[in-house]
Amino acid sequence: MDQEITLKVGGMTCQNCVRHVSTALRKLEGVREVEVRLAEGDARVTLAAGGATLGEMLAAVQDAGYEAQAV
Ligand code: 9UX
Repeated sequence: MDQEITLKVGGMTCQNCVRHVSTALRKLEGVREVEVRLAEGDARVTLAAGGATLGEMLAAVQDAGYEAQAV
């Protein structure tokens, strides 16, 4: 069963930032869908069972240069 996970993402100021965060999250194991919202400063990830961990998702966003925390 898929999980829906929301991350709070800080530091995004333009649509390219949105793309960077989306790309980073889409590379992770089991990620089916990513919706990143600039105005809300969040990312909503649809994740297959057995896919990436929350820690891996946070690290991916942080490695892309943004702040991330679980909601
Ligand atoms: Mo451009 Mo968004 O550097 O950081 S991708 S403002």
